[in-house]
Amino acid sequence: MAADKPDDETDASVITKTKPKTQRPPMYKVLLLNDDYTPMEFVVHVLERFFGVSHSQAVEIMLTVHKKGVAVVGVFSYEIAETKVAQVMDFARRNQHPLQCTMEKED
Ligand code: TYC
Repeated sequence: MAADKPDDETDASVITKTKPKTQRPPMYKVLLLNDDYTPMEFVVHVLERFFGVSHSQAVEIMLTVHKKGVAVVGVFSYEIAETKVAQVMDFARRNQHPLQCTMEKED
């Protein structure tokens, strides 16, 4: 018996912990897609310029996309992801490369 405890501490409904539902904004993955025409050096430059990665990280990501077809280059809030995609697509178009960049909501 828990005669020494007040009712509200022995009641199961009080003891049961409810998971706190912290509201976080959804995050978006920015994906880079492979194609047969965009030069590797251009993709490396894009990664350095718009995603702030080092040259060796950029080469690594570019090669992952080249071999696997797609890679996540970063995870951002909706607005930042949208801006990155627009910057990459605009820069690729202005340089007449078919490079594709998209975003996808994180699960
Ligand atoms: N496949 C391209 C080539 O062989 C290189 C490339 C890599 C293109 C990554 C796009 O997102 C890309 N020149």
